[in-house]
Amino acid sequence: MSHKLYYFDARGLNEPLRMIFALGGVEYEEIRSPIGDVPPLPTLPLEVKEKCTWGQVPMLEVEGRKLCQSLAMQRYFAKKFNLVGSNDFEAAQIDEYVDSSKEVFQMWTPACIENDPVKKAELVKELKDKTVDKYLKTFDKIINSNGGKRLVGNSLSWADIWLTHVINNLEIICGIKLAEDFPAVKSLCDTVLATPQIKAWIEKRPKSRF
Ligand SMILES: N[C@@H](CCC(=O)N[C@@H](CS)C(=O)NCC(=O)O)C(=O)O
Repeated sequence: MSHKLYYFDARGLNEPLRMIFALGGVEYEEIRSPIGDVPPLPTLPLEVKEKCTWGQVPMLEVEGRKLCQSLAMQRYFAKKFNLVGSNDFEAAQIDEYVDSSKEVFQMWTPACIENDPVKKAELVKELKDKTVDKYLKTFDKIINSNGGKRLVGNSLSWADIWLTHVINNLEIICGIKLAEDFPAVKSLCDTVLATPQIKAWIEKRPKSRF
């Protein structure tokens, strides 16, 4: 297999790439480093860290060449599989919504890794207050003003995939349904999760904590 994908045994920042690979029918070998006891955030085995250009995963090796940084990797394949809109402006809007989704993902890390149930509940409340108005309401508005189905244009983009991953991942890890009060976001996520190749990937993907 010519594609070797290095990450933790986790969905994390890398799951959108796996979904894009599913859509494009890309075959790849996965090297999943164990996450161990979290918190603290996991560290990579030295032999993996030393291979990675920036000392971090995800990293992809393709025929001896390396590509790192989750969004650069995903954008490269999103372009190949027509998930970047139909012109440069749409591609830029898609980048904007990917960045905003990644911001939400990163804001929630403290709640995701907290094991103490009382502290976790406090963090969930605090993060809901910070996320719902600023991001969920805005995403809902953007989808509605674009016809109610997609973030940009009228076909699936990697921004739709990112937003869906963030909402779905928080439901798996923290048991919260962030899209519940946002019908357009909820409907977009349901559509992405029902996309046959993505649905099939989710059904067969390894079960992991994060
Ligand atoms: N900006 C990078 C961040 C990568 C990153 O934070 N990777 C974490 C896992 S999600 C990592 O490799 N942690 C282990 C370490 O730093 O040793 C990206 O988006 O790819």
